[in-house]
Amino acid sequence: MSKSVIITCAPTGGIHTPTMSPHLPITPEDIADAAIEAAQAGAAVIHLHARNPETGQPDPRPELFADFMSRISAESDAVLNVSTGGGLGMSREERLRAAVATSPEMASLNVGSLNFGIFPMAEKHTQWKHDWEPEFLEMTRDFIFKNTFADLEYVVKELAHGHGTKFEFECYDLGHLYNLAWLIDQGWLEPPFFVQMVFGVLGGVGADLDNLQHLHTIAEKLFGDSYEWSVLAAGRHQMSFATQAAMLGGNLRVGMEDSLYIGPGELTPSNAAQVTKIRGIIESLGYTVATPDETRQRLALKGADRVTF
Ligand code: KMH
Ligand code: ZN
Repeated sequence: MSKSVIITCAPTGGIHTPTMSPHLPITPEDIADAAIEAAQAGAAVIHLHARNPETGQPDPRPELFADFMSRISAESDAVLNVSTGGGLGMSREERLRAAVATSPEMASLNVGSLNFGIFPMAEKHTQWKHDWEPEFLEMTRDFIFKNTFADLEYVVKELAHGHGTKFEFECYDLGHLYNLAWLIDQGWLEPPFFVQMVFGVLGGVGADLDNLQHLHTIAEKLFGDSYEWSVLAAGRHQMSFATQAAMLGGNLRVGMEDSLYIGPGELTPSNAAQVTKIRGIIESLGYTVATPDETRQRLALKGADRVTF
């Protein structure tokens, strides 16, 4: 029997802006509702970012995270995963504040620096809800998403050693798998390692199935039995790459952080709609969906009783 599939849902992120979709969760209440519905639809892990409730800008304030995290955990047993990617342009300290304050079961860790170009998204719009949106997108034409070896060491020591938090290792290119192998070689991390392969970011590896096959092959060689892997693809490749990951024995991530659409040209009305869609696809192919508790066991998480929000 094949393993069940861990569905992660990333309900809002720090990439898309309010003008792009009226359904993008913004306030702590919106984010909590979106996460709870996604968990009810079958997401075992919720990957979280916060936004300024008035402007929708990515916001590092721990009190915003604590607000929606306590609401979500009151209504669901999903694993909560706090982003340390934050919003493009935040400092390393800002990016870590929420995870340090909430001591979550999981946090993201971006395992390499890269160009992270979201400026092409500005071409679709001429009118904006907020002035910051076009400036933020355009800024990424000359932006490096910095995740140096020193940054990786800092995050691992703060969160893994300080809080027992396990990581969603975000790998945007082949070299990032080797950066992770280096990190593991330092002896700072305990298996199993949860590798999130990211396709289709401008600056990272493209959404081509040959790339997925190759990254998977190399990850198998580097991490063998000591890892679980998952796939997310940005934009229109989201569902096809998620399906392919399940078919190759992996896990998957959906959510409005990665795509605002549910089908060609059709904005998704919610995060739960994306979870429901991918769940239907993979169940119809004969796979089952992992519960939060199965996920905790497979990823050796510390447990929802050892968090501080
Ligand atoms: N927006 C994704 C491509 C993070 O939060 O650490 C990357 C991401 C980064 O999820
Ligand atoms: Zn994220």
